Amino acid sequence: AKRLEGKTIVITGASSGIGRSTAVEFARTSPKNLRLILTARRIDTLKEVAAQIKKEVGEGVKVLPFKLDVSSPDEVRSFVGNLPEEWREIDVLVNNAGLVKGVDKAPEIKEEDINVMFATNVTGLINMTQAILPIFKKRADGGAGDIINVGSIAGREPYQGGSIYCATKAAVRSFTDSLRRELIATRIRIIEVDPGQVETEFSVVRFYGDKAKADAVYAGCEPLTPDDIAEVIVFAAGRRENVVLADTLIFPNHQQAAATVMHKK
Ligand code: NDP
Ligand code: 8X3
Repeated sequence: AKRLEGKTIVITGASSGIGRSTAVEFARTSPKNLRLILTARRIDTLKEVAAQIKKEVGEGVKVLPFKLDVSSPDEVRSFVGNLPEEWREIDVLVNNAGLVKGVDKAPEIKEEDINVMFATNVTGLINMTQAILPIFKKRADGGAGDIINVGSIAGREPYQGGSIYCATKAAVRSFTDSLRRELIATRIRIIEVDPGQVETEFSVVRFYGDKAKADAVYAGCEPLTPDDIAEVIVFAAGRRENVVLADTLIFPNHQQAAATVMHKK
C-alpha cells in the first residue's frame, strides 16, 4: 500500500465489471494520497463509482471521472492534454476497456461487430499505450511506470463462436510481449492479467442486452467476481519496482484449462 502512495492511476472501462472493481480496490488498498482517473463512455456511471469510493474511503483518494471512448483515436490522442495539469503525471495505466459482440461463426460474423471489437480491444489499447508511454519515458533510467493489460484466457485458447474476440485477445498478448521486450532498458513494467470466466456485464454486451441469455452462460457454474481480478491487478501494481508480475492466468476452479473446458453441475 505504501508503494502506491502518491500515484496517479488511469483505468479504462472503469464504469463496470473488472475496471470498476479495480478502481475501488486501488482506493481501498491505498486510501491516502492516490489519484484515480476513471475513464469509460458512460460518464454518469463513472460519477457513481467516484461517489462510491468517496463514501467507502473518504476524501483521501482523489477521483477524476473522465469520458473517454478508447475506440476513438481523436479522443485518445487529446486525452492527456485535456487532463487538468495536476493529473498528468501518470504512473499506472490499466488497459481494461474491452468487449465481445455476438457468438456468430464465419461467414456470418457481422462486420460491425468485427470492427468494434478490434477498434476497442486492440487499436484502443495500443493507442492508449502510445498516448501514455511518453510520460513514462521522461523519467530516470530510461523511464518508469506500469502498463497493466487485461487480456483473456480466450487469447490463449480460441473457441468456436468467439473467433474475433479470441483474435483480439491474442493480439493483446502479442503486443504486450513485444512491448516488454522493447522496453527492456527501462524501469517500465509491462504486465498482463488474463482472466477466465468472470461474471460482469461482459455476456450482457455479448448478447446485445439479452440478460436471460447472459445468465445462461453462468448457470451451473461459479464464475469469478470482478473483485478477484481487481485484487491481482492491484497486487501487481503494488510490488516493489524490481518485481514484474509479467503474466497471470486466473480462472474459477470449475474452468481449469481452457475457455470452453468447463464442469457444469
Ligand atoms: P464489462 O462489460 O462489465 O465492462 C467493460 C468496460 O469496458 C465497461 O466499463 C465499458 O464502459 C468499457 N468499454 C467498452 N467499450 C469501451 C470504449 N469504446 N471506450 C471506453 N470504454 C469502453 O466487462 P468486463 O469487466 O468483464 O470486461 C473488462 C475486460 O475484461 C475486457 O477487456 C474483457 O475482454 C476482459 N475479460 C473479461 C472476462 C469475463 O469473463 N468477464 C474474461 C476475460 C477477460 P462503457 O460502456 O461505459 O464505455
Ligand atoms: C472472456 C473469456 O472465455 O468467456 O474473455 O470468452 S470467455
